Amino acid sequence: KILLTGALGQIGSELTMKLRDIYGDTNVIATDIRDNGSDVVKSGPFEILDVTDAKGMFHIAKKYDVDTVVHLAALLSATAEAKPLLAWNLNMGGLVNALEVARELNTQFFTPSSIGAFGPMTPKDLTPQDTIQRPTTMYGVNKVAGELLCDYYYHKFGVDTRGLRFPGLISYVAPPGGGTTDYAVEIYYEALKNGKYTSYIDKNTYMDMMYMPDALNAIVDLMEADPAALSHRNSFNVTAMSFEPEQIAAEIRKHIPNFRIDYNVDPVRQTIADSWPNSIDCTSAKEEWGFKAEYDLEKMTVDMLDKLKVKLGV
Ligand code: VAH
Repeated sequence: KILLTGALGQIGSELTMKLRDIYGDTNVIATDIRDNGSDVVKSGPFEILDVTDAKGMFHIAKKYDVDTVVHLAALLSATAEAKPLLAWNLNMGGLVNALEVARELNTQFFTPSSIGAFGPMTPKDLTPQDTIQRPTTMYGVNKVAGELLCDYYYHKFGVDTRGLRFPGLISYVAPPGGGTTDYAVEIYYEALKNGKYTSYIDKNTYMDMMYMPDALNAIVDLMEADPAALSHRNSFNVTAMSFEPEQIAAEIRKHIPNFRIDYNVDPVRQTIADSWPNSIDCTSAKEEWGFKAEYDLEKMTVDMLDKLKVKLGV
């Protein structure tokens, strides 16, 4: 039985449904701060949970006798930069509460890290698995501290913690909230609705990205991997592609020939993006648990446009 926090978020809204397909609807307990009446709420057990409520989280985990905790509830990079103290309290408070539940109930544990865990001093091209991590954003501070805390719970208490440093995730179900890479999701919606997109990230800004189906498979593959094969735990570099706005625009133009992109750079999110790698190296993930991504920019664009045409009714 799996407990998810942040089950209504960008990852959670799809991961919950995938895990219910694999392990059975009643074995996946979705929680979030509110009830939005979606499939996640309707297709299996759902509970309202504020992850800063340690007792509330323990009560739910105990009630359902969970053996796995998947902790997704967090503020993303741009929101965290706008509200750093709230981000610290929610991102770190929620994480330590979830780790304590995992320790007390002896569950397996997953939480995502991010390419945001790297900073300006980190090698920018093919960023290694093990390298300097001095991020300059509150989100990055949260992610590095989170990685170290998860490794601590593994070494100190034997909690089976595992994590992935995700790139920007692109999906058509629930849009990301408050991220820096969100432009790469918004651009598909705008291309279909208005035939143009004004990007808040400047041209030539390369960032790692991944299509959500690959991200969900990576989580399941990592959690089912043989622990004896893991020499890393928190957290593995994973990515599928690295591109800059002009490249995704060109790919969209293969399907919407008149699509235009222009720029109105947001200095806050541009500064965040400039502090992150251009591309990261995933050798450890490939070697230790067989990570592979199926979608590149071309294949993702075909699927995103097909699915959004249906969703938007255009
Ligand atoms: C963000 N989508 O933009 C998240 C993610 C690597 C990007 O951490 O904050």
